[in-house]
Amino acid sequence: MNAEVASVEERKQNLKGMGTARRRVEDVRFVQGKGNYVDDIKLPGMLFGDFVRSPYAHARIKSVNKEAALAVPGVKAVLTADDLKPVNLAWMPTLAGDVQMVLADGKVLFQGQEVAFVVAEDRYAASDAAELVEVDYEELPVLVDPFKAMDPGAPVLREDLDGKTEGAHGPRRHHNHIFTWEVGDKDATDRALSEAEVVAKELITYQRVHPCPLETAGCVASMDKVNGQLTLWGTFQAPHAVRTVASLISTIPEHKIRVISPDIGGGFGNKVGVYPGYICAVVASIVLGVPVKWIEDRIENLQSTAFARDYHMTGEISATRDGRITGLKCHVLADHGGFDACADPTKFPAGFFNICTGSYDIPVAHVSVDGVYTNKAPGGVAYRCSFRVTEASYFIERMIDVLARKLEMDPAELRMKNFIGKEQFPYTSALGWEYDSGDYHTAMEKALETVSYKALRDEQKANREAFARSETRSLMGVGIGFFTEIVGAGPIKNCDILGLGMFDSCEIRVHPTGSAIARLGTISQGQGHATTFAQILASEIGIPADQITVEEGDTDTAPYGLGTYGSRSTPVAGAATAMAGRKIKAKAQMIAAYLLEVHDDDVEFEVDRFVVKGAPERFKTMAEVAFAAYNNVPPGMEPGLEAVSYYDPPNMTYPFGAYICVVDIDVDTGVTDIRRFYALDDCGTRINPMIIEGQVHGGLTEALAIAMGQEISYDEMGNVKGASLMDFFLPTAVETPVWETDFTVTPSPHHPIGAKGVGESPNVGGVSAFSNAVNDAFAHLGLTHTQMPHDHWRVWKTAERLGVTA
Ligand code: PCD
Repeated sequence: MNAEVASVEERKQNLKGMGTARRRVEDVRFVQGKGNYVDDIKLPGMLFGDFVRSPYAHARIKSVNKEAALAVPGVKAVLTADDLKPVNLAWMPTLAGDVQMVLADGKVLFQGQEVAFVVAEDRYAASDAAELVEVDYEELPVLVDPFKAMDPGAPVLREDLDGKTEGAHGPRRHHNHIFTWEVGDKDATDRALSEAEVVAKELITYQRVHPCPLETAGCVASMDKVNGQLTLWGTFQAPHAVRTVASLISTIPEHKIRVISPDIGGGFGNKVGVYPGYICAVVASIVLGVPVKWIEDRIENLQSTAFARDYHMTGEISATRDGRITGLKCHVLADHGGFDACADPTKFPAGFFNICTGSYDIPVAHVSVDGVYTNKAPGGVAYRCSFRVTEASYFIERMIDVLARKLEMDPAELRMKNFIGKEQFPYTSALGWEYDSGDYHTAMEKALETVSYKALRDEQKANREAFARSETRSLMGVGIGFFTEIVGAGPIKNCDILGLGMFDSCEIRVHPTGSAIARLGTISQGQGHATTFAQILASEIGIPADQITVEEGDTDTAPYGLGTYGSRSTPVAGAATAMAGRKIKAKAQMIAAYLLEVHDDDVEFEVDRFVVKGAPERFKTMAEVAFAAYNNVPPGMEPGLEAVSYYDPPNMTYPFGAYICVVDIDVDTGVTDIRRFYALDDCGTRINPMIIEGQVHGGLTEALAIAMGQEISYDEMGNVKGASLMDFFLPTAVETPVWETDFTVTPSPHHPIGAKGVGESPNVGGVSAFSNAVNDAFAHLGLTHTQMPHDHWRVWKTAERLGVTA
């Protein structure tokens, strides 16, 4: 059937636009081994770099002897801080306004810190030679406990900051203090707490974890000295920002730098920051005049590239006896490691942690965050979370459960009672955010009904009675995680990174035969942008998604954008895509009207064509208009059909969801069986339901990992424990339960197509649902809170402490 006689419905289907479970176009190459990752890039004469890393967490470096390493066949250079100093690159700026050593300058501050960079003909020679670099260390006292960081006698970590009482985010009170960040009304909150009928208090720790993308971080730097052109391929989540930073610190003009993010095997925040490996590869390529590749191994990735969380949150929440929340207070001790390299928008040193009033109408609140230095790896990235939102969500969702226990109230009922009402949106929270839209009661009711919540609680009651009679050794727990995310950074007025406003962009070119290419400032790392952004355009401009190429990640061709993290692509670049599409449509409408010999206002858009109002048989398809754009445009109009949009969103978007987890815990082994996990997500208008489901599955699996096992911990010497996949929990299909997904749709009122982000939501909501379920299993025995991760050993220890083990 040809397009001329197809029905509106058939033509719509043909577009595979928004709302269609369109198959992922990128998978054709991924499943056939045709992906092109950084390590697939092989250039003539390319060398390989590898690091010498510190075995000590805190030590002075007395000398470095390169001789034996340089004698290894194939070794071309060994770089140390002294080699980087003449080009002013021994230290680099961090995203958080601090500075970080590229290669150890005088001392090391964490185990695994980069000390020297060995460049050789292949990675084996580089690795052999790295072992032969002799470094003379003098051990210094180690600081691993953030609670001791600001003790008067605590070791001085950052000698470079000696005497500095001002940091990037205000005054510093101690030599290991980075900043204090405060928000909210302290006096009113203290008053609410002191006057309250009930107050619950708890120290909630979100342990240090690490994103674990299948592909580790890496790059290939290639300096063409003849043309003065640097090309840098890398696993970058923000290629344009990398180009700007590279230009600023290398003084190579920005137009002479081309940054390319090829296929990326997962980002999860791990690939947002700038790492010493990138700088060393670039310097080595400039010095040696040939391309240099650097690729981390797994242990290096887990040990030294950016960590996440490590938040120690002391909360107080107050309520009336019948369960109306009256105030919330939180102090966070944030362990930032040896350098403050957090990846947050400039004005938010603790990210969007002040979303911690969650989904509840809390009249007053106050948050203060103290960042401190310790002898641990730097970082502070948003591991599947929009800038500390996971921490905030975990905090409030645990606090609500702790309060429910104290009130002897059902946690679902307490939530229902305090949710922000649908009619209160746009809602301004006590900590200053304006939530765009939400319908929490409906989502929660749907969730409770679907899992038969009441029946679950009855069953739990029976289980507890049976347990007391020693008829079972298993305890049942039900955990609720109701979250509100804040994604889509963000309005330029609030959000910038290193002064770069956080807009995003899309540029579209429609070709004469009616197909198109769209280029964006974001970069997919597995999310499926090539599939979904084409769907947005298909619906906007009436060209089938299959005829639209989506390209990202090459700074020479893509319009400037701030990249993909913080679930910002849909809220920001997705909006830019729709807006650019609308510019195309506006021009196309004028061309169509001209071809149809009617006034512009007398045609209307219908799926894939412009139709004369009141004369449905008279129309021009988008394909016809595209052709005309190149040979027959109205007099005075420029030919061609292209548009670009740089979109500065008026607000962020606030996706939300209701998650319920049911667990059965064997108290004698600590083994926790996830019996059921139900996840209802509301991300506004849904572009691709299948991709959304995949995103939710992936995010929940990462939430399971974090809640039930992941931790990067340190012994008192500062040795990293568990930085290999022998210990670091990466769930496989074996450990992963069946995920039940569901949704409601509450569009964003300010986003051109009403869409909110979704990629991070399942991690944000999932962690608290698991943790609440484990805590709930022991609630009747008097437990209010136990720290994550809830691995078998810790769960068993909890059971033992409560006196119920065999
Ligand atoms: N969507 C749809 N609809 C809606 C929304 C959304 O459809 N409404 C879809 C889109 O289009 C895409 C996805 O979904 O495709 C996602 O989105 P979003 O949410 O917007 O986001 P993005 O921006 O794109 O991305 C980001 C995210 C993040 S952030 C993370 S972590 C993760 C997630 O994403 N990562 C990853 N997911 C994923 N997946 C994969 N596969 N891989 C990866 O790596 Mo960060 O901050 O970085 O931490």
